[in-house]
Amino acid sequence: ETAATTTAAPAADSTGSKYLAQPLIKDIYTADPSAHVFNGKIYIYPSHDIETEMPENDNGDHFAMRDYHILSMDSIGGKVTDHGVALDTKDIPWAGRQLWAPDAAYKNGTYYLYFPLKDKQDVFRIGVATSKSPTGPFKAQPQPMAGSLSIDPAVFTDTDGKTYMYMGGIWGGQLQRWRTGQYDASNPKMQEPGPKETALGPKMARLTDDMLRLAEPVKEVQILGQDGKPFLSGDNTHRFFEGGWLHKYNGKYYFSYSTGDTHLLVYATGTSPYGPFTYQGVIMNPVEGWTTHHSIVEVGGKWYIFYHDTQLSGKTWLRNVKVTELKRTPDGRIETINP
Ligand code: FUB
Repeated sequence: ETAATTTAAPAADSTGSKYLAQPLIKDIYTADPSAHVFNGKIYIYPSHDIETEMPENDNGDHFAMRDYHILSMDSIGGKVTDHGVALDTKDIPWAGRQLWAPDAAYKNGTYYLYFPLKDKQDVFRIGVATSKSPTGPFKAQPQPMAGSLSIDPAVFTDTDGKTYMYMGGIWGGQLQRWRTGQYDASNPKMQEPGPKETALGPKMARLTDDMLRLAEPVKEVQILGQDGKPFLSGDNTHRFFEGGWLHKYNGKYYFSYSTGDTHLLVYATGTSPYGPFTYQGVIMNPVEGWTTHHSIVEVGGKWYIFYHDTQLSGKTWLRNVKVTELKRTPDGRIETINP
């Protein structure tokens, strides 16, 4: 752990909710927050956004992040600590460029940080790094996880102890280049399937007991409409784009994701971590900024959504993480948030 800095929480109002939907820290830019409760404390694993000379384009070259800082809080609304650099590209042996949205997990005394990064051939892979502390420093494995691809790993441990990783994102996330099962660099930058073809889905696999490898070949996650049919690629208010997250509530699996170019966070439910998942509705309407990315976590019996927008900078590649309460109807439906 390098220099930790703390930020006081905004004072709560009489409803105790003033801290909600405010940037959690203001001295660095952060995005893509994956939140977890480890040993009763809240840890947030975000991307660390930086200013860049790279052009703004649909491949996301302007998201040129180089390291991770982990944040922690004792409670929602409590003071936020930035634990300094936890992992740097220069310490990852296979690194090319762009450290995008990470996630973390804990098992048997070790913390695991899962991260998307382009390798030296400019192909996104998922790497894993380990630490004895939830805030790092993390030591990266010498190679990316074999069989991993694309971006935005989200790791879910079920009540039976089995752990699964979801991954994928189209356009800059390169999922469209894996349509044959092999990486196809010749696929034009962002070519999705045609609008009447089935949309590309995220990928997933169970992890091995040591949490370092995929235990099986990646499978595509099926996301179905209420009519039981997979979404078409042209249906861009429903089809998967990036930023998947899995949580379990009352025995049901909720897979949520960003629709990308329509800027929604939406969710689908199923009865197995493997899916299929059936579309249910919008979790969050568009935020300020192009990207929208979230995590959902239970803290002290209440559910929260961590997300980002561009309130502090007004620039789509310089984002700030936030948290707000996630509310459900008695039958488990998620109420839409207008951020
Ligand atoms: O932060 C870089 C990328 O932007 C993430 O990987 C995506 O989910 C989007 O938020």
